[in-house]
Amino acid sequence: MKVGIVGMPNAGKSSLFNALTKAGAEAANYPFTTIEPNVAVVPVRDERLEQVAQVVGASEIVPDTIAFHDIAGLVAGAHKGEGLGNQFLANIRETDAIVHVVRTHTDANVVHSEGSVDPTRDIDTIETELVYADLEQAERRHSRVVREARGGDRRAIAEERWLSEVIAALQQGRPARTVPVPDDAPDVARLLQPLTGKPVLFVANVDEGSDEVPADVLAHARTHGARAVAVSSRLEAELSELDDEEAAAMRADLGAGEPGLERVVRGAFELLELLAFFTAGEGKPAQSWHLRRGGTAWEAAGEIHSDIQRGFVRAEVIGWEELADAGGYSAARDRGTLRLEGRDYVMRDGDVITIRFTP
Ligand SMILES: Nc1nc2c(ncn2[C@@H]2O[C@H](COP(=O)(O)OP(=O)(O)OP(=O)(O)O)[C@@H](O)[C@H]2O)c(=O)[nH]1
Ligand SMILES: [Mg+2]
Repeated sequence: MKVGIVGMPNAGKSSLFNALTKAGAEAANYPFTTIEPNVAVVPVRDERLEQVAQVVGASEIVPDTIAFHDIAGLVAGAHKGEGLGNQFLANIRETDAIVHVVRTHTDANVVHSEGSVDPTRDIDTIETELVYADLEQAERRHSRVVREARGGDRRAIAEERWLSEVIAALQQGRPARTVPVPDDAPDVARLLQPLTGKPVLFVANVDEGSDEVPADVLAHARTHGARAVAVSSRLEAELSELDDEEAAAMRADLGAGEPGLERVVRGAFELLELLAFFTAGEGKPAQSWHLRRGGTAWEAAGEIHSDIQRGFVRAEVIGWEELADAGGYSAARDRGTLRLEGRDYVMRDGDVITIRFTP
């Protein structure tokens, strides 16, 4: 899963990114990889996975990850070439979701490019720039598809119609996600990858010691079908320099609750409506994976490996709690809590699955 971080210059994007990077680097057993300097791969910690690993005697724990992409800040007029941000938007077209960092902290030592702290104005600015960036992209694709559509290609005709609607919506300042994807051309959104088609998590970069998303940001998120969490980017970046114990003590001193980064990671997962499932075996790695809610065992197999999906025969499934209760697979089998399921089985959050497949 990939997430792109957007926001105004100085909003606190890189501070958040640095905090995420360090958190990723320090997580036990996770080989931190820097793909690019501006991509942080962050493990998704899950206590259930740790318990599963213990009962089955797994060799190691391999948590699923999220990749965060940090790009330069966007300013008003970015689509006309103002600032640096626009050229980097292409880097986040392939992400699954957007984290929109908005400054709400009032530290006078941090310069604001607009001269004052005004979260809703800043959100509008960024959303406008994303709309313009999509408009440019949609128009470019439209001029290509229109030719194929004239040739009578049915798929192109459906895409052309959809693109026209998307362009009209964007011209009115509405996000691409407000235009439904046609049944006869389900892949149009994947071809365009509109930024305004992605789910959004607002991260309010709050004053240190505050834990609440300011009311105006929360209201904006609610009316736009988005989520919002509060984080102090700078505090998190500073805490990430300390070891776990020191950081926890500091956090308690400051009255800061749950680590802001966990809020961001969980917020991103809730945004995408994913469920977690696990694979684990004795002497083998215990791994966590994610799948959209309502996904089947066959789709779960596809998350693990395309070969496993192709050769899918059946799945042995058990809820993580039942497995922990039984104390292992063979006891669970004796109890009858380990079930055999077919490819259409609808996965549940916390399922532990072993897929039998023909190579
Ligand atoms: N007081 C305070 N300062 C912060 C906070 N987050 C970031 N800053 C400061 O704001 C400045 C800019 O932070 P960055 O994280 O670099 O901002 P950015 O969004 O990456 O900026 P660009 O890359 O220029 O778009 C730095 O001096 C940070 O220390 C915060 O939560 N509180
Ligand atoms: Mg930055």
